[in-house]
Amino acid sequence: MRKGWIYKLKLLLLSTVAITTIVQTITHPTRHLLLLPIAAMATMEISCDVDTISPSDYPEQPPDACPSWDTDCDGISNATETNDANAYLNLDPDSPDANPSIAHGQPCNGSLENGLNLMNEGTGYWHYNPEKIDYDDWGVLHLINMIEGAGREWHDNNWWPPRISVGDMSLRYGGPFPPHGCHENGLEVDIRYVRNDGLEVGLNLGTADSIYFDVSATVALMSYLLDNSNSIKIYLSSYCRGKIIFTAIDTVYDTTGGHDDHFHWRIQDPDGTGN
Ligand SMILES: [Ca+2]
Ligand SMILES: [Ca+2]
Ligand SMILES: [Ca+2]
Ligand SMILES: [Ca+2]
Ligand SMILES: [Zn+2]
Repeated sequence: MRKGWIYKLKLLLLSTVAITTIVQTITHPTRHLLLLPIAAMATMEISCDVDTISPSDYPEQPPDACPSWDTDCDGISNATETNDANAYLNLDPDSPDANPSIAHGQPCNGSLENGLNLMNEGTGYWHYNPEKIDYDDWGVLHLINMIEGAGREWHDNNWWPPRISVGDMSLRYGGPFPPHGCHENGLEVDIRYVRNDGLEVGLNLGTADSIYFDVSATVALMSYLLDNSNSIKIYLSSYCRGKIIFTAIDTVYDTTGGHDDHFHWRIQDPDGTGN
């Protein structure tokens, strides 16, 4: 019995060494010549050797390992990392950064810490408030990523023109943002309904201009927003009742006219609601 147990243990060690060697050979081609003879001796020292590999030994990332829009794979786009408005965060597009943004409090009573600014225009979208450049377009990383991700899908699926028209998000530090009741902690964005004439101008569903409303394009846009986020609530014009129906997120069909020229989109607080 005891012999069998030792045999199994040896076998286990040898297997571990063999697997380690194979992994090393693949990930560290310059080291495999050194590791092969050590592997033949089958001692426990191998695992110590593996544990002490320093980060400087890591191979360079293959050029196609990261998406072209996030070349360091840290989940923050190159556009966001190089946006001048975000310089205060010292993000480096060539090395991984942690998500700095925190949503405090609630959307209608909260604040935004280390908010990220949306690039004024990017693939598939633009920020349509020229008088509010880098003033009203701050949010948590998840909100920025949702807009950029939806923009890429919008572009890649040839829905443009028009581009996605992005309006108010939050102020730099969040907090009250009149005339909005909410938009306080970087979790919300206003977006125009899509027009069917390709024009990048406003569209008010409470007027005769509603003939320019492209329902299917607007639904596609919303599906891309959903694809790229954890979203929880949307405010729509009551004109959309029966035309746009969500099954997964809380929907408000606003009868006051307050959402006739844009819809209001809210994501889940990515860092939790207890802070
Ligand atoms: Ca990045
Ligand atoms: Ca980075
Ligand atoms: Ca939070
Ligand atoms: Ca901006
Ligand atoms: Zn809003």
